Amino acid sequence: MGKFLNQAQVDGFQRDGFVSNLAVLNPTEVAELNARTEAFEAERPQDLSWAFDIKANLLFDWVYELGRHPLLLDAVEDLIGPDILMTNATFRIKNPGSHIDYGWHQDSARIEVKPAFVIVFVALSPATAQNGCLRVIPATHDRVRPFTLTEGPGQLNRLVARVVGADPDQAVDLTLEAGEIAIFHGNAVHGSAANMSDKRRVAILYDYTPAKARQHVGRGSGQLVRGVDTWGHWGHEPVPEPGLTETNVLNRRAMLSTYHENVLMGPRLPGETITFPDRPY
Ligand SMILES: O=C(O)CCC(=O)C(=O)O
Repeated sequence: MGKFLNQAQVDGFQRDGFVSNLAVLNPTEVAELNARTEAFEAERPQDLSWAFDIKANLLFDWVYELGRHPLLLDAVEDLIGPDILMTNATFRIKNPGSHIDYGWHQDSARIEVKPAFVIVFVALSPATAQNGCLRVIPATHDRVRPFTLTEGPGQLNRLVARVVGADPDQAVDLTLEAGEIAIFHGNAVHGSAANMSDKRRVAILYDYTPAKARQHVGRGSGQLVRGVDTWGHWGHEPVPEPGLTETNVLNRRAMLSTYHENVLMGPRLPGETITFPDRPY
């Protein structure tokens, strides 16, 4: 018996590469997080594309706090152990009719991490087959599969890895209620379809890595959210201050600038200096 997950859930994760429908947030927490999300969307529409993107946990103190939610971290700890780095948080919002879809991919395709990291999909709205819920192909987390690099729709012209020959007939829909989470393995082949409904799909995805893990290339960084880091394999990131401050933006830039290759921004060309679509400070 773990801190949050029962043995069947841990076994299911090891067998299938995911565990789903874990109730973590209460309705008040969900309402508060949606209110914060909507307030930022209303106040700063011109900044959404970059601020709700990579490492939003370095920009917003409330995104950071959600990523440290004790129940969420209990579930993560049951899967990757007690020493945990939070290495990313990204909003994934599909408005009604949004054509954004995510083709079949593995988040670890270009930068492998061993032991593997996990991704937590936090549903701030219901996620349904109609509004483009997460879809996972079970038992694909055993290895990184061959992929091609392609431009990802809705992803700022990044080159994203797409698995060659994934079989969509094997995929399962991870439908969620608002406040539930799903956790999947960094190697799990997953994707999601467009939002064909009249309901918004709101989610934040977080990445968690065991502090003892190593990347096969480059050096990553994260916020130590539980336990200790006696290994020193990863850079340590600061806690954001309240508000979308210049300090937070520059801290995020500084961390991403140290990356050999940004797992979410696609390969850097030889000699290319990484650029950021954030405010020109
Ligand atoms: O939000 C989704 O449905 C999937 C997003 C995803 O797969 C990703 O960001 O890597």
